Amino acid sequence: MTDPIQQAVTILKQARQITVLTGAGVSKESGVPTFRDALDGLWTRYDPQELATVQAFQRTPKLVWDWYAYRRQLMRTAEPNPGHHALAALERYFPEMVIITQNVDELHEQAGSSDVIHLHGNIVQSKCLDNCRGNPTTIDLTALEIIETPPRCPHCGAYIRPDVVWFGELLPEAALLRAYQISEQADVMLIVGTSGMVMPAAILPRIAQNNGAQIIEINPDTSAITPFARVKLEGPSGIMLSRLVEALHNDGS
Ligand code: BV8
Repeated sequence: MTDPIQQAVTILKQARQITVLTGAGVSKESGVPTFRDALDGLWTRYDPQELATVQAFQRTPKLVWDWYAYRRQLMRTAEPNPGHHALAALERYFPEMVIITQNVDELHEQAGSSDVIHLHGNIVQSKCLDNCRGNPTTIDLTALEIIETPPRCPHCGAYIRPDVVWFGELLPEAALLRAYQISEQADVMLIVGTSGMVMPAAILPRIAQNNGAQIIEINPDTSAITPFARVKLEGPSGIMLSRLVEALHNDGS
């Protein structure tokens, strides 16, 4: 039985264009809990899928704001892990490579990846709940004197919210369109650290495969992607991605 890393290297060596799709698992070794991990203590009793909605924010604005403030705090101290660095290094072999991420952190960019599409927004940014000056009306929190949480939009007085895509909300159109396009064009899709459950991101691997791409999955567990992965590298992405890039290097690619 050929070593799956070697199988993946053989596929990558023949690849013209690879597209990478990442989920919360790629940030786990940076200390950022995955979306379905129960955040510690205070937050274990809440279902993230319930909290990440406009309805939850309108019903309990302070609770939702505090949940994001807590997650922002976790992300503020997080550093890119070897998996992020390995993906950045992969660009040496595939200069056209694009990372499509479901993650709301900036760890791919911090590791040096140069072309990252954020499908679900960015937790570090904030915007007016009513987008009173256009979509999105981003707000620089550091320029505000915050006297209440959630803070109020300085233009219209509506609540300020995190600039992320909540369940039930549309994904940013340009990002999603580009993600569809490059998924169609890829001849290999490397899928790292996602349960493959959240739509429409979870459609991208199908689009890639329907257009002839081979799927390589990196995940310590099984996911909705596993059944149609050509190669499965079973383990944490920090280790498996580093091994994959090292094997590609040693193969003289
Ligand atoms: C929309 C931002 C139009 C907020 C997020 C079609 C069918 C069914 C349902 C729907 C559908 N279309 C739309 C829906 C509804 C919904 C949906 O998909 N529901 C699912 C859950 C059934 N989708 C939407 O609402 C989307 N909007 O489609 O608009 C519409 C609207 C209404 C109705 C119809 C159409 C908006 C989705 C975006 C939601 N926002 N994030 C925030 O972060 O607070 S998504 C959120 O969940 C995260 O960002 C993350 O991306 C996602 C969770 O997915 P993963 O990243 O995969 O994370 P997860 O924890 O699940 O898995 C982690 C994986 O890592 C695991 O596999 C684990 O094994 C692995 N792992 C663990 N350790 C490691 C590791 N891997 C590698 N290394 C390790 N060390």
